[in-house]
Amino acid sequence: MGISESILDEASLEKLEALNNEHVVSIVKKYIELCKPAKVTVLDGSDESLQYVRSLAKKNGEEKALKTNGHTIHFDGPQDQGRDLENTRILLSPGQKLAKSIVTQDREAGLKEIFGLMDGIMSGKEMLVKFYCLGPNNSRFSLLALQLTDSAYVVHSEDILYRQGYEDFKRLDGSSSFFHFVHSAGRLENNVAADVSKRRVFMDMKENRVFTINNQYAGNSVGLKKLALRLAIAKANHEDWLCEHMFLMGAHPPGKDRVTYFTGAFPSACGKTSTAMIPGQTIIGDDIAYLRPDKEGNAMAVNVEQGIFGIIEDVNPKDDALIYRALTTLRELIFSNILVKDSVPYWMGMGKELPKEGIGFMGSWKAGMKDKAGKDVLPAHKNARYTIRIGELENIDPKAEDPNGVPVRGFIYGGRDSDTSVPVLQSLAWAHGVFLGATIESETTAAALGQVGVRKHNPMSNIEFLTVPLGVYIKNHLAFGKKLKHAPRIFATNYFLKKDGRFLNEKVDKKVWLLWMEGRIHGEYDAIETPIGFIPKYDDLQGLFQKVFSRNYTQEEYEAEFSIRVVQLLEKMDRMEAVFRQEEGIPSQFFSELNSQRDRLKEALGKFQKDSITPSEFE
Ligand code: SPV
Ligand code: MN
Repeated sequence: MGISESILDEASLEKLEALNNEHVVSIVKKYIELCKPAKVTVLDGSDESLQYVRSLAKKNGEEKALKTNGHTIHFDGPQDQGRDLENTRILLSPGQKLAKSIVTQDREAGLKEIFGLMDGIMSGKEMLVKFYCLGPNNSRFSLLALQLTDSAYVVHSEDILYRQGYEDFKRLDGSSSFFHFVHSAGRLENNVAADVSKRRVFMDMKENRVFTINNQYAGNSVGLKKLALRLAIAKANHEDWLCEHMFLMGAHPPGKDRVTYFTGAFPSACGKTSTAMIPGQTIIGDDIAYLRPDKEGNAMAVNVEQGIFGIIEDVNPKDDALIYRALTTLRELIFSNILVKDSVPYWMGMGKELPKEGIGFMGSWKAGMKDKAGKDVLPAHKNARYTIRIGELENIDPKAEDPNGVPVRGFIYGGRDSDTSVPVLQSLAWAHGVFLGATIESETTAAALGQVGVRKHNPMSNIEFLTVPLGVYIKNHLAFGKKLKHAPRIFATNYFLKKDGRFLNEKVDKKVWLLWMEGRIHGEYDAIETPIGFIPKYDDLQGLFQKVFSRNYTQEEYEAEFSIRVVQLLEKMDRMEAVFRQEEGIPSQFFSELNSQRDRLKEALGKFQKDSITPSEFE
């Protein structure tokens, strides 16, 4: 097949040939020639191939074994601890446009630059060739992905996070309908990517391929995660289904024999995984979902992944009991960028005291250490994470692998907002719900490089991944609901309201909000109509807090949380008007939702003459 047999052994050649796919062969050949690895190994997803990668990651120093069997630690470089938005660029042909917030680059110039940087980038290293399936195997939802990388950590992560796809590639029957990803960590120093200034993540939408080099942090390096998300968003929006930055879970109201499926979009580090893992419920996925209508008019959804790459900070027995148990028991698990002492992992907020020294993401760490700016060096990075399989969790939903997906009855949009929205509300209708999702605002977090705590609009928590114009994306959402006979109810949550610098809610309170939403879908709770949507009644929440936590939820708490902050909300409407007017092709229905909400808020302000209106005043 024209690939030099000196770098590809017989077993690897056989595995390639068995696919009967000239597109796969020509891609592998092309990047062998360009990246010039010393050796190439083709992996077919067998147990033996999984073991090969686990061992390789340890052998080449990308991972180290920890005390508990199956647990390893991987470190990314100090400057490679989050997604690099600045250097993640969508290569566009002349005349194409995207949302204002997306960094783009001329396609031809971009390809020239990246191919220049990739020339010989794998010298002396081993290229791994791997096949995956995004979504359940044998499903109409799923997409296939070919991964080439010189990082065993990347393949090891993908083996935990994604379904194997070698057999699915065989069924492609020679077709070119798959994504491909070429990654190189580049030059390594102390096992971390050294050429950070040459870090590039270039997305070539035209060829459904991504090149990502000189990085290791999974959000940059793991093709199947946020790189495939970006490619799939373009595909979905051209084909009229939804590809969303959403968890997928089943809600189980106590004492009732039913399950109600929800998807939820939250910006990174805003409580998404912990919502998908609320005790007593079942999880399907925590990050990315594909949604399509079925013949009966249900919104069906699948989890694109089979694992969790979750934030570890504050995972402790009280706030995240299920994850804490998973992280402290025997299983295959990769920790990244936490603190290690005597081969034992530690992280911030784990509910026990940390050692005074150890190895962290900056190297050797000691309590009291300061950085150049005189600030304390943290023992673990705020975006430190763990990688585990969902299938091993005790709360896995029985339909997690169903190729038909599950019927979604509720969408939840969450932001990080300290002073504007209420903890939970239901939209007035589908289009109003799309408007609520599109106008999510969130304070930036450590999941992406850059300043944290800056308030930004983040439509459907997808702003960083939008590979179609914002107008096209919103139009597609509006149209999706119209196609459905059983359109999901749309809710908005905010776990981060503060008063005098302190959070108004406990982290675990989200269970009550979820059960209220679940009950609303089944017509079990009445609600109060306000200018921004339907909010819960005090008695219902009081009953739920009592039932779930045996806690007395007071009228004062309720009023502090659920009063409608009219002035702040009106300011938000102005901010939204300004950002959305800058974008091209935003559907007029979006602006009519905005104007109607603003009118309702103004009317309330005129009627009650105060900045913040208590729920009972709307009753
Ligand atoms: C996120 O930041 O939204 C994540 C982790 O899920 S990653 O995108 O991989 O950085
Ligand atoms: Mn995510």
